[in-house]
Amino acid sequence: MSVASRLGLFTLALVVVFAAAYGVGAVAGPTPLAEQAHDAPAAGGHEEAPSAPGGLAVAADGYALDQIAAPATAGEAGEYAFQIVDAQEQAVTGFELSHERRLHLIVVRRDLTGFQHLHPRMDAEGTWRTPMTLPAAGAWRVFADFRPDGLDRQVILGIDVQVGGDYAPVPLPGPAAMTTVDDYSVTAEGALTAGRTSRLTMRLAESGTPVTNLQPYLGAYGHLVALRAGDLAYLHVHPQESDTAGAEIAFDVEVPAPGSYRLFLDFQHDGVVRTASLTAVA
Ligand SMILES: [Cu+2]
Repeated sequence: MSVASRLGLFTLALVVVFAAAYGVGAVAGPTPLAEQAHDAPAAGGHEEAPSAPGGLAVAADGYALDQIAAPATAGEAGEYAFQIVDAQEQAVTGFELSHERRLHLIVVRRDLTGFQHLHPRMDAEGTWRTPMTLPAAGAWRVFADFRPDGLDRQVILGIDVQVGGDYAPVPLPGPAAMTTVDDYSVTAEGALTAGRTSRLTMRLAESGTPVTNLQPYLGAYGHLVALRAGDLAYLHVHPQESDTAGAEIAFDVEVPAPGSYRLFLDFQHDGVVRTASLTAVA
């Protein structure tokens, strides 16, 4: 739903609530009227709930992802090229730095396998390009995560890329507090709670020995992407400053609703960036 139509519905809901409150007040006196009119927006979660997830639309907030080229053959080295265009269909060229980059490109197959985190380069005309290989057939989701100059928030647009061939979807792994990548184990502490911001703390060990010298990656000790299973909604995640530098990574994750979420953690150790993934349920 667009912001405009969402606001429209919200206004409509308020009108209905005020009308209903007036009717009640006429019978029961002024107190219920005031309470109902005041409580209605909060009961709908308008003020306390996290902001809506991004990535569900190819156009949002006055910007659109205009895809120019995408890999079409599984396993073949290709290129992904696109522009971010404004409401006048002009390519946007001014972007703010966010996590040390002007644009983050996240790629994952719709069964939440094959995660990639890429940083395309933009030319003077506003065309972004990056080498890309999609290793297997299926529908892949590409997310562009960016902040145009002058905007006070990130915009996340999503688009599908179809790769032909035999598609063998992988079932979502069950929820787990621990996962591994190469010789590393990653343990997540904290629970996702629907309707609010949840703190998650990740601790790493290499071959059983706790890692205490993580290296900064994209301006933090880790970069977390959280996608909702079912629709691949892209959640807002904020890395937290850590008191124990390089030993753990904490994030605040805005969880809009109950469901299963796939978490992808990029971290850097000994000069290598790795991605660990696990499923969490809110
Ligand atoms: Cu990035």
